[in-house]
Amino acid sequence: MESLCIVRASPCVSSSSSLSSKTSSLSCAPSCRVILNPIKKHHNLAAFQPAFHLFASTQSGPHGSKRNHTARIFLPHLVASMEEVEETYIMIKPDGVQRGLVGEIISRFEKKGFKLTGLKLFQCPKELAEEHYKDLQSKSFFPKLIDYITSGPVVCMAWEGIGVVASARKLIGATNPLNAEPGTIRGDLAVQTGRNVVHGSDSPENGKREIALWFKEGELSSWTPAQQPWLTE
Ligand code: IDP
Ligand code: MG
Repeated sequence: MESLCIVRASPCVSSSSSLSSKTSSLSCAPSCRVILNPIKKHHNLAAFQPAFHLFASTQSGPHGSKRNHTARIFLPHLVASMEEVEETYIMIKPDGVQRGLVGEIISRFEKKGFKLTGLKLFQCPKELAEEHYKDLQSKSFFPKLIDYITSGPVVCMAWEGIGVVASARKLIGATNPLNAEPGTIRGDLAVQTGRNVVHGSDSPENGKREIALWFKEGELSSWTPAQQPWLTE
């Protein structure tokens, strides 16, 4: 009997040949067999594969014999994984740079497992600071905020990952460092709202907007970290 198995890859993987071979198979039960189209060595990296990886072909016969036809099956959970990959703009503010916290702050995002796609030390011009914080233009602290952000170099970063926008905000902590939980960057490393060491985008849309604002074409890298198979299934 022919049956269909839509699986998340890891629990029931058995491969009739090595991952680097042309075809890898997933078997869940004797009567149920899914053949994944091979892409590259790490075929389970759903979020980073070309679209045709979202389909599996079934093949089954009485004794595992192959039939001439293969059915193409859509794997919706792989689409969900792709949709969750976001980008966020993280910036170490001038106080973070002056206080020697650059390595400490970068390492928190690295250790969490996000992917760094852009990084530079940069002296921010006033116009850019005003554009970045344009939503706060009417606030009384706006002029002081612009002076603060332009008072010395900042470290501009683009990070990518599943749910990275909200997760980065959690890692950063509340705007007022005295309200930020211990364990967060602001909770551990800062005491005042006006010197809260780091910025993080507040929505996926703003993540894209801010990355486009702070980085020029050619300054971002698209790459696949070697640790990816150990971070996402
Ligand atoms: P966020 O950085 O946590 O997203 P926002 O409300 O977007 O917080 O404010 C942007 C930045 O403006 C803050 O990180 C902080 O540097 C500054 N800021 C916000 N509120 C105040 C304030 O009441 N006094 C001084 N600076 C402020
Ligand atoms: Mg904000």
